[in-house]
This record gives sequence, C-alpha cells and structure tokens, in this order.
Amino acid sequence: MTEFDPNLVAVKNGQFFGLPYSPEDAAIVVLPLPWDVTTSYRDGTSRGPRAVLDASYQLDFFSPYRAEAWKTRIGTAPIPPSWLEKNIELRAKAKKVIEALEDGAPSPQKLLEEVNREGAAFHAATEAAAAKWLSADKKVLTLGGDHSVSLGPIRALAARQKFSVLHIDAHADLRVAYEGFEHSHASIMHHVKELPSVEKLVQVGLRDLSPDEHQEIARNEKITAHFDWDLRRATASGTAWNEQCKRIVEPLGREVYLSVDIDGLDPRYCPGTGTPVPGGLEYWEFFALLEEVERSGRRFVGADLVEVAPSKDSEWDANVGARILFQLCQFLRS
Ligand SMILES: [Mn+2]
Repeated sequence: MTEFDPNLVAVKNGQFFGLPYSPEDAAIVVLPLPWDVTTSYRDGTSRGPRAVLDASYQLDFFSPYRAEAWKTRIGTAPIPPSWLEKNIELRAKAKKVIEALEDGAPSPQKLLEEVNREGAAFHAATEAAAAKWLSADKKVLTLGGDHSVSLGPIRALAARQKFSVLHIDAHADLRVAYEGFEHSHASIMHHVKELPSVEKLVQVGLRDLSPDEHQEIARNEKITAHFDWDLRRATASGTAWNEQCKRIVEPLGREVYLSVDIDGLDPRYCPGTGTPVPGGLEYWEFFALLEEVERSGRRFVGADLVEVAPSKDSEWDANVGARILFQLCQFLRS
C-alpha cells in the first residue's frame, strides 16, 4: 500500500484497476465469469471481463461516493482456464440447438441435455468459488458474462443470509426456461425469485418482456417492476428522479443485492451488449438510485455487472463497464 500512488498511471498487473491487493487481502473480490453459452441474439459477453480489465487501467481513482476510493481493497479472483474452454465448447453446441429451433426443426435433444447438464456444473462451481470468498468475510462482485452467471454467486449469498434484489435490466429475465435452456440468461430472475432467502425482487428499466413475464410480475407478490415507460411518463409529468428513486427502493429490505444488466441503461452506453433495447436509464440516474438505497439506510451486500460486451473496433463498452465496476466496488465498501 505504501508504494501505491493513486495519482500515477496504473500498472497492468492483471488485477482490476491495477490495484495492489490480492483477492486474499481484499475486502471486495471481483469474480470474472466469462460465460455466454445460451446467448440468444449475439455473443461476445464472454469477452467482457478481459475487455473491462484492459479498460480498467486507464481510470482515475476518484469516487463521489467514498473518500479515498483507491483505498477500497478491491481484489481480482483468478479465472480457471477450464471455464473459458468449456464456454467455447458449449457455446458451439448451444448454437446448434438455437439454429435448429430457428429453422423449425426438432430440437437436438442430446445436445440440449448436455448444455443443461454442463451449465448446471458451471453454476455449482461458481457458487463454490463465491462461497469461498464469502466465508473469508469478503463481498463478491460478479462480472459477466451473460446474465446467467449471477446464479452461482447469488445462491452462495442466499445460503448465508436473507436479502432483497434490486435488478436493473431492459428485460425481466423471468422465463422458466428459454429455448430449452434451463440456465438461460433470460431465466436468471426466475431462479433468483424462487430462492427462499430472496425476500423481494425490484426490477427497474424493463422495456422488453413477454406477456407471460408481464403476468408473472402482476401475480407474484415478491416482485415489483418499474417499467421504463412508466418511469418516463412520471418524468414527463414532472416527478423528479429523486422522488421516483424513493418509491423504487421502498419495498427493499435492509440488505440489498444489486444485479446490473448493462442493457438496463440507454444502449449508447452499451452498443455491443447482447440484446440492446431503445430507452433505458441514464448513467447518472442509475447512480442516483444507488445513492438513494444508501441514503435510506439500506446497504449493499453483493452485486453483479453483466452483459458488457466489447463492440467491434471500439473500447467504449468496456470503458463504461470499467467505470461502473469501480463505482459499484465503492458502494460495496462498508
Ligand atoms: Mn438480464
């Protein structure tokens, strides 16, 4: 720590932001999960962690949310090479399943079963990885990958405590299964809301969902959704964003897990993401919402940032992703 100068250029040391903390020494462990097996529209989120890491070296160490932000002990968990290999192998198999569906052909059952089985094994492994850091009294910040990667770390947290989930996304992600995949990115919040430790699911920015998902939101008392069109109507009729934030956080319990799908923000912040949708939160609206969570006396117990995918020939997506990642780490600092 004595040798670290936050006013100098970051060293590319393989750790996010070039910070000098090993995950063992850290208070917050960034867990990169480069996984996009069941991506339905366009892939690339598995390259997110690497791109965000590269972009993270150019950040300055200032945060409006915590004093001396560079002292936030952020460590980087290692990525087992086997996960990268498994992702490539299974992604090819999942693609065949999706192509068969799109051609109206019968689903290749054996391939589908294999993707589901191996996907379950991956999520069990990431749950164990997150549990290891939680047991050592650290907070875990998962970096995807597609949104399915949140499952293991959320399960690990749910094995230890109760919490509410604040979910920023263009999509509801409440499908029971999608394209036959049990652990699809489009099913993540279906699995999460079923966990007994999850007391509430508050969704913000939704603007692309199925009639079934809409019905589930209306039916399920655990879920409160703030559709993007309603938020915009409220803004248009003069309700300040701060007032809307107060209403959004109201159902959340004291302990809050934050799940951020980057496509919840306006797509100009994430042009390379897997399933971009027009509309969405502004960058500072997003942070104002997180500030309201804290101002109201609640605290963040864990978080994920998912669906960041590098655009072709542009570092913009990763640049935005790295900045959000850094500030999320600050919000996780107690
Ligand atoms: Mn999502």
